[in-house]
Amino acid sequence: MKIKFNLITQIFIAFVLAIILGSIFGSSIDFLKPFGDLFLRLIKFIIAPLILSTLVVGVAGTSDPKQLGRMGIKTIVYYLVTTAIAIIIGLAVAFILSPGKGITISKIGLSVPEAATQEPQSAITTILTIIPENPFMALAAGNILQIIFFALFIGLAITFVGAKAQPVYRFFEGFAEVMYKITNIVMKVAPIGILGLLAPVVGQYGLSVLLPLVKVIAAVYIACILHAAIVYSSAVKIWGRMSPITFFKGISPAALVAFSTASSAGTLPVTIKNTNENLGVPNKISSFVLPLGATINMDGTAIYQGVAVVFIAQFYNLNLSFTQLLTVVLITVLASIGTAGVPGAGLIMLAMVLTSVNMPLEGIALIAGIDRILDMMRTTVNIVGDASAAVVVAGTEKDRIEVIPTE
Ligand code: DAS
Repeated sequence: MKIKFNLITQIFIAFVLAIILGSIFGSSIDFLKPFGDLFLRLIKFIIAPLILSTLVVGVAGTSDPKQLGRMGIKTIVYYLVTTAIAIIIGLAVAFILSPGKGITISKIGLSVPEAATQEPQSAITTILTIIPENPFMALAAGNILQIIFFALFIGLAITFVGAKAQPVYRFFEGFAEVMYKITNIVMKVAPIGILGLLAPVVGQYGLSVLLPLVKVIAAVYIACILHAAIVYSSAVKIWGRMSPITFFKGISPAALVAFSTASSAGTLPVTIKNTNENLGVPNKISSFVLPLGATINMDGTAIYQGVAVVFIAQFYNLNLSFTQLLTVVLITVLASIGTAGVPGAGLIMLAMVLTSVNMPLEGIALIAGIDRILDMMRTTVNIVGDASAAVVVAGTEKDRIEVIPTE
């Protein structure tokens, strides 16, 4: 009897298998790594052409510029509000769990990783650099915000030119279909890719590294689950007119890819596929909301900032005043706009947040050792938050198509 598992089941089996194999074989499971790198390269290779083609079609397909404006405002407001709520939940859970209290830790890996010393972009710089000096360079460099800008203008110009631009519209329409097909083919590799990405990470981080910092991990994971369970469930229920169960089930393949890759940008093709096929969001909304979210919406990362700041303050016995806490909330919301959706981005942002409240940067070294474990969960919440925004915008635009999830 040939058992045919659908993709969600295959990915879930790979996920569980990775944890088991990683725990049993430790770092000798590293031989699986090339499969993970192969999968990561495959999904990165489709990001730029996929966003460009789907967004041009999405924008040109929305003949009503007023609706475009409404969608844009709803998306930005939703992103800013949910990120602010996320950081508050992160701070609250951290104060309750007090992960930094009373631990003496042989500082794990004191050398602060290279990434953490780069200053992230400020929100103003990020907004200015959205305009590409050379759109083809933006495509080549995979600069998502610049590709979004480029696609928005092409889509709008197609609408304004009208009939003469139809051949251009048709080209991008066909191009988008081709990119969807390529994404489907790449997704067939997802199960083995997740195995290759996750098993070596589990193998590397044996319990020995994790135990001293288990309260930090618990605080981030609990706050992330709380945020998703409370904020996203209510948002998709109230404004997306969708049952939270359908929502979380529909976005689960992308969530597992995000957990394994720790990269929102890398997960984007899967987030788009799941949101279109399983959550009934039309392409004209998902092709705008999701690429934007992958770069500027990072609720999971915001939660991590809250927990990390409290942990470091407690570890060094420093008090956090109310003003400092407010500063952390504001800086985190702004910094999340300027932080790219790639592995370790949250650690870079942490440097900015700690500096803003005069906390010792050495604190980063305390948790840099487990950053990958924290990054996996925060990236998962980042992309689930993006998908919830797409459902909310589609619901309030009365554009959401009721679908029975395909798989
Ligand atoms: N890994 C980042 C992302 O892809 C999140 C982070 O580092 O905080 O969203």
